[in-house]
Amino acid sequence: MNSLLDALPPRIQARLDALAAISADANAITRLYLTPEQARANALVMGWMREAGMTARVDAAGNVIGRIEGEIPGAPALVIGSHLDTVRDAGRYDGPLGVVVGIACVEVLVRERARLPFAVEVVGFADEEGTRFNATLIGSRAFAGTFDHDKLDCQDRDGVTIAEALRAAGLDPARFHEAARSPAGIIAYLELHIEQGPALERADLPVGLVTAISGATRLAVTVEGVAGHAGTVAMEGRRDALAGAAACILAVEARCRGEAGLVGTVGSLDAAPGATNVIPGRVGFSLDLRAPDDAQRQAALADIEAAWRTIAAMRGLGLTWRAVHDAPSVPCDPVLAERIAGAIAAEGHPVFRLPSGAGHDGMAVVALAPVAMIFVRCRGGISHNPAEFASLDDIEAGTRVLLRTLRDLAAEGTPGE
Ligand code: HGY
Ligand code: MN
Ligand code: MN
Repeated sequence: MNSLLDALPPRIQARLDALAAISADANAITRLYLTPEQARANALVMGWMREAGMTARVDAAGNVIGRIEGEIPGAPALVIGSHLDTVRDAGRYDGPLGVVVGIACVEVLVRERARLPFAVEVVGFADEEGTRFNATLIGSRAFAGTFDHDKLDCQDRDGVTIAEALRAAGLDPARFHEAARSPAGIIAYLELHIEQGPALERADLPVGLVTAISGATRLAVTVEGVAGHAGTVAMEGRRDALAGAAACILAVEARCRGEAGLVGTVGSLDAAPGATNVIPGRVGFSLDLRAPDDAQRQAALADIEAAWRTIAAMRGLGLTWRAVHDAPSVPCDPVLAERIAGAIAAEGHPVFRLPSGAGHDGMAVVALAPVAMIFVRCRGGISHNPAEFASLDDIEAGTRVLLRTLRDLAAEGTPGE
């Protein structure tokens, strides 16, 4: 069996590279929800799932799901996986690593005819990033049955709604709810993911055990000023929406700096009318605010909003915002975490526990079942960037930890029973 395990890392890398080549942009990795690229990625992944001995399907929300039965057909499933969508100009590991490694682990279990008291499913969630429709965790929320169907009207940059995109992808928005799984059918969810931060590299460790997934608030903010001629309107009395937005953005940075674990980011901004010689009359920008502790995040949000109101009043601007995402921090299940800790130690590594500053599908799947995560070191902690990199040795270490965890859970019977 070792020969199969030894062959896994290069096959995993080849599959990550094959997925990275499926992109809307010839010079970058960009694979968004319900796009032709996503359909091609799903088809490729389903082929790998079937090669590994799984049945494979795409659910009503566009998630790709592979399954092997345990000794009792139809038994509840232990779910492993991650997401197949990406941010724009992404790295090749964020998301796909967890899906490809999950398939590899199932292939080993099938080859060794492991006796499984539960089914095992590998899921490639269709939208974790929220890049296209600014509504994150769509795939895993559909899977968990917690997606707000009113959000099917969310539009992308071109005004296409999720419902329209579902139809264009051959899916029926009226059946979107059919993606929802029953808690009775899911035992637990395990996700392997790159850390997307520097902690494991600083500790010089290949793998880590996630303690919790940080909560996050995302806002869509609109600043209303008065457009005007750049050459004739005096500086005094201008109602410059972009200058006002800049003051708001610096207020976010000032509030979040210096407080451990608290991070605030303005990642996108649109200024209208967007002409050099016109004072911007209207600006839209995003806020992404996170902290390991929900009270900490809420306190920061309240302070930021108070600062924005003061800025708007001083500058005579209109300022409105709406929450497009608000998710509490999710603790990883202690029982599952201890199983992973045992696997990490058995594989010869110190057990390094750390929170996840990044969001993950487990924040949605926790509505169905306990969740736990394994982190793999990534170079420089870089992610959401084409320079994202995880070494084959570290990928192998993570794969062996996940496989050992699955074997240990199988050996002890259905977790939590
Ligand atoms: O934004 C996040 O934390 C994740 O990468 N979607
Ligand atoms: Mn990401
Ligand atoms: Mn991710």
